[in-house]
Amino acid sequence: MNLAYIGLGSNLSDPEKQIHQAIRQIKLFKNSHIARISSLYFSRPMGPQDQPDYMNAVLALQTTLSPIELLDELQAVENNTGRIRKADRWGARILDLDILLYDQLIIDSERLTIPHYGLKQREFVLLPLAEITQQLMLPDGDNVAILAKNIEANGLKIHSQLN
Ligand code: ROI
Repeated sequence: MNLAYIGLGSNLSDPEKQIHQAIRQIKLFKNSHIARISSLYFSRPMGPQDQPDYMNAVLALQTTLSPIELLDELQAVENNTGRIRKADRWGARILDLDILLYDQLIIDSERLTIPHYGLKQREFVLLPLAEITQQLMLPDGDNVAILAKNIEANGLKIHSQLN
């Protein structure tokens, strides 16, 4: 079994509902089991400010799917929920599912960058990740709990519990 961490984000079409629906679909992935789910967080948009606020969460998935197989499954969920993949990578989105980490792998390919390139700069990733892990280290040796402790919260707050 491998352990992957997945970031979930939405700021359109009832974000709370989108995140719940995504989790319901991830629960159905073959050869996989959701080990932990963070709280659901309310977060301010990073990037252009003329877009709605976000809901974000992080989950830990035990899986034997390879990174690319997992990416395919996550993109299928994004597409099921009506995500339109746009050139505008900083714009509003119905549902965004990112592989944040996959064990201690480092992958830099056309389709996949793991660890996720924005991980260390994003409070809406680091704080939920720290919530569900104890002593998680990134492949470069950085400690997630310490990164989370030192990042500006930027209004991030727990909205509700997920499961
Ligand atoms: N901002 C927040 N708060 N949450 C996100 O999930 C998110 N996703 C994005 C950009 C546009 C960078 N901003 C975000 O892709």
